[in-house]
Amino acid sequence: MTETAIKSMKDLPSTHLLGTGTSMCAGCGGLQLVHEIYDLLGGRTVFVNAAGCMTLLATWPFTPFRGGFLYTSMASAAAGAQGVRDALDILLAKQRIAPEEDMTAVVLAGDGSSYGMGLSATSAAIERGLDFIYVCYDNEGYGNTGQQTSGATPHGARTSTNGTKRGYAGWKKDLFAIWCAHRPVYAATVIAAEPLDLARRVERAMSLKGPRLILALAPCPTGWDYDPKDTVEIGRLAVKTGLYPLREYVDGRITHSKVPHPRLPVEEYLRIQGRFRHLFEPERDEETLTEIQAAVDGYWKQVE
Ligand SMILES: Cc1ncc(C[n+]2csc(CCOP(=O)(O)OP(=O)(O)O)c2C)c(N)n1
Ligand code: SF4
Ligand SMILES: [Mg+2]
Repeated sequence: MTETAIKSMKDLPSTHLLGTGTSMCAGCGGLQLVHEIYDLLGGRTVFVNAAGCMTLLATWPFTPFRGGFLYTSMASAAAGAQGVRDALDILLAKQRIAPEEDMTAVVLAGDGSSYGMGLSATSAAIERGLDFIYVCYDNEGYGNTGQQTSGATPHGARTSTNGTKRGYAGWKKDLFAIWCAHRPVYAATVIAAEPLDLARRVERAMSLKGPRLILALAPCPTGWDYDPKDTVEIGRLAVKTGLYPLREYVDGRITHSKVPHPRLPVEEYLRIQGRFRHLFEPERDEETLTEIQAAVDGYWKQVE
């Protein structure tokens, strides 16, 4: 099929489904997440993608998705979703598409975009009550360009721009709380390593209209420096140590879908990742390890 013969995504051969060959890393937690979420969202989805690793999924005019894929700059995904929603609404109003042909505008953006460059456009979109789902795969750094520090980088982690002895001195922003402060229709944190919980959150988001967040920690073997086979284990440990709370915001209330009990020490999560190796060798950085554990304990103390 030539490029000129392709008038819409419907013209693409049915073999163009997710997983048809990309240049992504083995064990990518972000890709695992997209597989799980796409199974739930289905083909009537227009992904609006901010530049990042997931951009590698599409090479124009091909995309592994059955719906649509719109590439935007890092700062503009939420504005792009507004354009997609508006275009669909106009087509519906003019009866150019039937209601059952309507699609969902879904932002697919990394943490560099979601916690930083794209936050202003996202804030404005939530304020306008835009009907969209915002999926952030959070690999805690600017992964596609070599894992530079982002607004999501955790305390003590080594990145390509924080190679100091003690790692990143700052603390990860709480994007879930930032979204909740906007009073969206829905917000949830999920992880691909807990697929049942993820399915419940995504299905709930799909049943609502308005601004909705699905925020997912996305273990990244390349940026976090661990064996790709450990992606699921690392995701589970993030939850079991309490470092990554699975939370849901609906009707102004925050609840936790899993309260890890007993919580494993944070060290069990940290010590298997190269980005935290300097906290253990050549000698233990007791101060940083204590700070990280205290932050987690403090969080759960105000929850329990
Ligand atoms: C304004 C701007 N600055 C820099 C870049 C180069 N760039 C492309 S992808 C990327 C990393 C994006 O990080 P994140 O949003 O966390 O997604 P990830 O790469 O981790 O998937 C950067 C910096 C860009 N596209 N636009
Ligand atoms: S750098 Fe990380 S997020 Fe990007 S494709 Fe590789 S494993 Fe996935
Ligand atoms: Mg990232």
